Amino acid sequence: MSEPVLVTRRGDVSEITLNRPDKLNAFNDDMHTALRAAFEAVATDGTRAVILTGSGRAFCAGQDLDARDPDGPDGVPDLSVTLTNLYNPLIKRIRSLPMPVIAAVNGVAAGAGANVALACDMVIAAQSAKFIQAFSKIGLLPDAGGTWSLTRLVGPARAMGLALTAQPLSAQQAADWGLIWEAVADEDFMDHVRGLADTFATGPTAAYAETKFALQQAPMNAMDEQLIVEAQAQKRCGHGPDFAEGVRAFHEKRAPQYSGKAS
Ligand code: LHQ
Repeated sequence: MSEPVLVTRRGDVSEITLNRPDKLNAFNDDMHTALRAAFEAVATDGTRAVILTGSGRAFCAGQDLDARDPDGPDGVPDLSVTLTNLYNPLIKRIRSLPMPVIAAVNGVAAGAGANVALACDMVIAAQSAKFIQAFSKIGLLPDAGGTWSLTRLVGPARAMGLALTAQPLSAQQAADWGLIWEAVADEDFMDHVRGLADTFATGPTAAYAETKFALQQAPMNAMDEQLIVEAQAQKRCGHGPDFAEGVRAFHEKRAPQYSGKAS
């Protein structure tokens, strides 16, 4: 049996590939375990940018419905256990990683698959990809952070429409609505994503982490609170080697050589 998650390393970029193509990379427990291990590894192995993508024609079709079948041998499942033990820690792990995580949405992203992508720091989709909040089709509500992400990214009206209708949203429409960063022609897609990841991997990683965490806090904070968050984070960046290098490189009119380190 092939591995449910593949991890490859190119320089300081780790590429994590969901690998159950026959099931459109739907999540079963083994894939959750492998994905969790992959994200734990990149947190400490010197990785400075992560790409999350899918193998075959899909990014991810969400929960493997064969593994959570009310008519299956285990009877009616308690879905809160799946969310609490598997999806919620996954979403939190992605958001707490101290480097940029790019979701490279190569094909359809449905249900929790779409919302795992939206938990990443930047979402880039192939032009042929689609985002589907498929939950209402099977009598559920958006999970894996979907209710939180959708309202913040596209606003309550569009979030509600996507969630209630479960209509597929094209990559271009997703970009036009601000759900994702950009839609890229299929033939250029992975080269484009890898180019961006390579740029991040030579960038000021600690400052990227501060940026990510400050932006995550912004929607919950009043302006006065967020000004304090910024000042504290900027203090840490200001004491780091990459700020010194960035300013030195500016004065010397050369490209900076960032270590990515916080101190
Ligand atoms: C699948 C799946 C799949 C199994 C395609 N499972 N096999 C969290 C907590 C706990 C439980 C509940 O849920 C959640 C969160 C969720 O994610 S709920 C939402 C779950 N996902 C869905 O409802 C999406 C189901 N899939 C689809 O609607 C379609 O497959 C999409 C629109 C993604 C793609 O459509 P097509 O391109 O037409 O492909 P297909 O439907 O023909 O699928 C290809 C194969 O993949 C097929 O198997 P087969 O043996 O017939 O070739 C599907 O059965 C299988 N597959 N999604 N989630």
